Amino acid sequence: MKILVTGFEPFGGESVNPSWLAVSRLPEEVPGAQIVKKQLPVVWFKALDILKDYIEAEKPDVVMMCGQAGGSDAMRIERVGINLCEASIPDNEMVQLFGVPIDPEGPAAYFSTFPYGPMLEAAQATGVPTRFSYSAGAYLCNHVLYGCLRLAEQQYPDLRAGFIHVPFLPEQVTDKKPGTPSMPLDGIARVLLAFVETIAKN
Ligand code: PCA
Repeated sequence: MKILVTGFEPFGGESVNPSWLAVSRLPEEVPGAQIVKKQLPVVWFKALDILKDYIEAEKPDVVMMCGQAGGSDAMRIERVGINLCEASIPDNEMVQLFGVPIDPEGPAAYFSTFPYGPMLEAAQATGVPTRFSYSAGAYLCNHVLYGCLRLAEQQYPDLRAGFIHVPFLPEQVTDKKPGTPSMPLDGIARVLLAFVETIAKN
């Protein structure tokens, strides 16, 4: 099995993106699966085009996309991607979108096709707070999730895909509102490893 794992570049004034830092810590393989790690830009449509190129080149069996969800207090297994580009901040090329469909011909939403039950169990066994989430927002993380699930439906019927949102790192919240939640990189990386191990077994 081959698992393509992606993280995003920093955005929104941050100097790091914990999703990419944690993804880059994953090993090259786990029992039963080879891991291919790639970084995506926080740029509308470009991120999805680049992801599509990686899928075409690597022919993965599973795509596990990861991104930062600032303010979240837990690792989040996203269950749904929606056909919408809408955000209160611009992307890294200063483009701001509102009410734009990802694919005007596509359905309103897709469910993730991950083995989410075993993944949640494996994550909770690590002791790191992890839960399901029913909205990945409408920014770039949702964009690649929806876009990848749409691509799978149209061109790669056996491809399974889903999205993981990770909290800020402790060093990212020192300049933020007191009480803003964060999670050490070790914890984030431990859960991502548990996820790929679980995907490889399911
Ligand atoms: N998080 C953003 C986009 C890139 C990232 O890491 C999001 O939640 O959409």
